[in-house]
Amino acid sequence: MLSAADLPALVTRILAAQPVVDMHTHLYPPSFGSGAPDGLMLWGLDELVTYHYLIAEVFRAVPATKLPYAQFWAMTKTEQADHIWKQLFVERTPLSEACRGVVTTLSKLGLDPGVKSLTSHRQWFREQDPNDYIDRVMGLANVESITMTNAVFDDNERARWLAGIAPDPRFTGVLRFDPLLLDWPRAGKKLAEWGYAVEDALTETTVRETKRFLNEWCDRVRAIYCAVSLPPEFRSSEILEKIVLPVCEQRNIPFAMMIGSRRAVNPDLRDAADTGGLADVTAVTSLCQRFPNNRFFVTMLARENQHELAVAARKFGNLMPFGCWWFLNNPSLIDEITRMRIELLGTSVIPQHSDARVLDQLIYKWDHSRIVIGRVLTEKYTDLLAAGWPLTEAEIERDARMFLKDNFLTFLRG
Ligand code: RAT
Ligand code: ZN
Repeated sequence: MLSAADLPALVTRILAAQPVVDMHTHLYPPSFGSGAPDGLMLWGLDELVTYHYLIAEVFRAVPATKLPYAQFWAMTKTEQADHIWKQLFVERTPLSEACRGVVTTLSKLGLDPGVKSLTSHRQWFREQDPNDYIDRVMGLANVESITMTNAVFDDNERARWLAGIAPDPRFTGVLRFDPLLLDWPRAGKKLAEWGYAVEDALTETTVRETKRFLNEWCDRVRAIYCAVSLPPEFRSSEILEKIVLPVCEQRNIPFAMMIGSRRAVNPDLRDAADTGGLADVTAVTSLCQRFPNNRFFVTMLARENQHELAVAARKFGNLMPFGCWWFLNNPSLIDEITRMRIELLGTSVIPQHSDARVLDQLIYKWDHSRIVIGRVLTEKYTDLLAAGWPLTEAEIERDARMFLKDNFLTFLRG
């Protein structure tokens, strides 16, 4: 029988040893291109340091009145990285979560994070082969499978799929189609250009043809689920109810809704331009209620939505809350949200996804999350022991497996 004193080290060890199936990333294998100007596989030092989270932060250190946006965007990626490194890592302490992430990643790769210049590390990265480097990063992060986000309305990505992509066993596909739900005029026009007989109105033909489009692309990317990111105002839509959900039901795959993103509040920041807002959980419960044969992965961006979402999941078995998304992917909030979810939902939740855009980020995102999840679990197990439960190591291993892998895979299968 375990004692409370055993728990911190034991839980840490078990979580570290449990491979992760990362259910939402923006990562790609090298078959999607891995170099400038438009390769989709992002990896290495300059990508790591110019992550859009850090671009937002560098414009706080050096505001656009001092370095105009246009001037920043006109720099090469190397120059941008040097600027960010100097401002956020040399002249200031890298305290933010995104900054600390770079520090953790470099340390775990065996590189000194305390350098004043990135030049020598750049050489190390130049020597890596992208394909082998994926294995190395997945090994260091102990990630067993990476779920992509395959944006079908992205011309660059679409062209690559149409040219043919050989499957990579380390990556799985997810069909992502925000414009279909958020901007039907644009999406419909594209579908028409691509040879689907759609009209502006949601006629029977439009419904049939849009379903054909979704099915063909789900087949092409071997989608394990479909996904969209939605603004705080989102409630539902005809396209969702008449087209998307029926296709997911028929294919027996979940639909993921990431709700609460407000795009381009400061467009000059480009990828870093978005913010979040309070959404309406009753939109989610209404869909879960009215579409019992669909399964929904849901994550929300507002901290204030988290409790209501967890309560909603108590009411609907077809709702799986997942991850601490984007601005919530910070230790204090992961701690609070994970604790609250476990108290309300026990083991039936997916505590985290990485949302990594740059391969190397898997290292820190999972390291930092495992530490916080471990702290929360240690406390919960301590309380359970105190309540009289004869906790075993095998139980902790089973929980770690559910949280980091099996809850996702089981919900996928339905
Ligand atoms: O977390 C992020 O990097 C965001 O920019 C988004 O990609 C968000 O996660 C999304 O999937 O829309
Ligand atoms: Zn994302």
